[in-house]
Amino acid sequence: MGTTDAVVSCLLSDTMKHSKKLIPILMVLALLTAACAADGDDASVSSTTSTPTTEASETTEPIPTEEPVAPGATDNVDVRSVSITPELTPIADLELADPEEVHVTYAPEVPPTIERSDQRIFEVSLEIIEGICPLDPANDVDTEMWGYRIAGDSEVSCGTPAPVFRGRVGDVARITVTNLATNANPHNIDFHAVTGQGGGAAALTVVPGETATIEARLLYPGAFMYHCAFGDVPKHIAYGMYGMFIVDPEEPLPPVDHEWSVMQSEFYVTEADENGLAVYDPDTVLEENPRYVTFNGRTDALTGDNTLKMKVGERSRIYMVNHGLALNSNWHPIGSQWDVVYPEAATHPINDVIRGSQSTLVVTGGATVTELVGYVPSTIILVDHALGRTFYKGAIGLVEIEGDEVPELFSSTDATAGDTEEAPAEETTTTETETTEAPEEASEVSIPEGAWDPNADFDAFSPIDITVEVGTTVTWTNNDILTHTVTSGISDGAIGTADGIFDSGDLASGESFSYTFEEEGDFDYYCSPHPWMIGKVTVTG
Ligand SMILES: [Cu+2]
Repeated sequence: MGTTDAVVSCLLSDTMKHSKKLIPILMVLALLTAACAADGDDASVSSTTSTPTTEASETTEPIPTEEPVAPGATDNVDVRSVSITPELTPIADLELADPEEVHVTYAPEVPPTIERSDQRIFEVSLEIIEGICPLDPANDVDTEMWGYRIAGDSEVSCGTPAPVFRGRVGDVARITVTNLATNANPHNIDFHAVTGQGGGAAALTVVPGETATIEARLLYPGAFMYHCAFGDVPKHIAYGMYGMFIVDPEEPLPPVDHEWSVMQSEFYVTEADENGLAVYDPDTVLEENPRYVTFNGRTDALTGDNTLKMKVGERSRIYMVNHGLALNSNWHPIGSQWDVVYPEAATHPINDVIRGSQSTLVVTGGATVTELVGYVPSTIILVDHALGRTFYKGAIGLVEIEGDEVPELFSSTDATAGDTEEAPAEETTTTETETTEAPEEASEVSIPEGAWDPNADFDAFSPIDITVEVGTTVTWTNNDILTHTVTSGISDGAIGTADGIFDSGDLASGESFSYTFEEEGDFDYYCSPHPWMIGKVTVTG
């Protein structure tokens, strides 16, 4: 190995094979050669138990040497100079965590808060899996994904996103990774929560059929990314090799009604072929132009049946990691605010939180913790407010808040076209249970579930074009989860221009709107909040 190879091996993984394009960047890292040389050669790809991080120091004396800061005791303390790592119990004195304690789940679930007050050793085992997985189910698009599952969980065939870990600061995590023999590639894991060579990547590098283990002390609370850091690292992350590690502070965060995990990431793939398979496209990695941006690894992970649910009056906490590769996230709840933000997911109590934020920045390789209060019944839309990523690339999540209306906070009246006169007699907004005057003549148009999705491959009004005779009453029913309108006029797909002939106003899920056509002609219409939803009624004599 050359000098730069040795440095990279030391920094990330002793078996990584990098591309020549990386070399100029890595020259900078050569400065670190000396620091790495001391311990860079003894990592092994065979089954390995790494050196616990505390043994890297010359002593097993607890660190830090400075007085730890008690939660809330930060007045008159220079926060820039005190240690915020916990006083560590020596490993020899640590007990194993109770086997009932849960340390790993799948997103959007998170393991329960670690409530105990002592440090423990806990164990988590993962398996690496490779295979074809759904990416954009609404359009029948699949791609090859690599990822991780809880060891032995053979029902899970797609490992993106990887499981959500949870421990308590000061704990020792004993993490075992097995690369299934049926896989084709070497892999490993770099845990951002781990203090040690490459976040554990060197020691955890495994070729198919191998298993390796590390023990690592959790020094800082927060929510941390973990990801494969083998070889062409961007490629392994882009294939879906990422997960989240929540480390609870010594004093747990205040209890909430729900905790969820959301992971933003990018898929750099070609357009799907005729079989619906999109394949990795490294050119778009260099251009930083992903075809898909997703929450939890696919376009529908937090919509439809996967919509998150809470009630009016409840509080939810979302641990959010942005895995990138390239795009910083502008994390925003449409229809609400972040009541609490723990910036950068740095949940140590010495840090200040932000209260009442509309959007918070989440850098790639970083995270945040945000809290949402259920004030009024509504569907909150979780987005990256660089909204092209939501509307055209898949980054969307829904939080349905159920409960009674709270008019002190929000109320509305139906929109009327043109001026404030009452709606024409033949125009009525009804609930689904009511029927129209002349059902034998009525034509039915459905707004199907998922109609809000500009990428959906079905018509947002179904049927999209109808022909009826003069005098026919047409009824539109909203079967989608979001509110839509039936607004007459022309839309170019981005901007609609109402002509005032008919307008349903807001049609909540389950509501219907009817209009009787008394004149011949072509009547275009669209949905006002979603102007890519376009339909047409042709009325004949
Ligand atoms: Cu990998």
